[in-house]
Amino acid sequence: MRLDELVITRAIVDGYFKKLTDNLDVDVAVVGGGPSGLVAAYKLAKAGKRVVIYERRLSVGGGMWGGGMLFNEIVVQEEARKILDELDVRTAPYRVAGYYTADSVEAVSTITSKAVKVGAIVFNGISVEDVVVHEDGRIQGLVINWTAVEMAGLHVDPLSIHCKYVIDATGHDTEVVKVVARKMPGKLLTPTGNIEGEKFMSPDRAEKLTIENTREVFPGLYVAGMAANATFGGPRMGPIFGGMLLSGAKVAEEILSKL
Ligand code: 48F
Repeated sequence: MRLDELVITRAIVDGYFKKLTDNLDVDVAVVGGGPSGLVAAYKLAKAGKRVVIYERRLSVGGGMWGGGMLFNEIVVQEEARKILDELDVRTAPYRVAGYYTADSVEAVSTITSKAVKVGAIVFNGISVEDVVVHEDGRIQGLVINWTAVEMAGLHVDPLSIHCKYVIDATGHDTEVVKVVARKMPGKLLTPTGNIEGEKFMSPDRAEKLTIENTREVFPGLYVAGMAANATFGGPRMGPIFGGMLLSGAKVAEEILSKL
């Protein structure tokens, strides 16, 4: 078989644009493919919902690849281990009861594979830079652009997509919420109406609060993972990932109850 470069090009372009046009109007758009966003996408897609993840970088996985300080093991607590079991990520009990470890590369790759296999669509190399809000004051979609355009600082207009719900799973930077807070000051469903800001590291409190803070922060916009704590003023937790997984599961459950 003689390989034809034009057929290769057409295959890529046709495949990509089919994926793009088939997913311009979805149930849920997840911003950020870190652990919380991946678990949320998996649960929602598994329940039959149309889900896309927009991930700024080339690779999904966010802060999970590097475990703690580049030691590529993650730690999870008992409650979260069940999610890793469900996703076929192997865990090992640590010698202190209730703590488990897993290989972070296995965790990211397996969770990603599961999410994609149940139907979540990942668009990598795309950054979310704004939200679509119509007269009813509810988020209706996202404004997206190539990360390469963002990095090059080029003056190129973005495109828009529609969705019923957005999940801000952008981690410490809580980027989608930041846009809403800037354009509609005082309108967030937080105690001050604005972003409360992340507090000092405290794993025990942070892990519990991550779950509590996983909720709707503006009509149509939910926060999950570290973005939940950054938005609602919870502490950071450092390299324990159970809260991220549980937060992803919770946000999926909450949105499913509304869809
Ligand atoms: O930071 P990240 O892993 O978020 P997470 O799910 O997990 C946090 C933990 O990794 C760790 C922690 C707990 O142990 O504190 O930090 O809350 O993943 C966030 C992803 O969002 C992408 C970013 O590249 C990363 O992969 N991201 C951030 N902003 C945007 C974005 C944006 N505007 N558009 C698209 N993707």
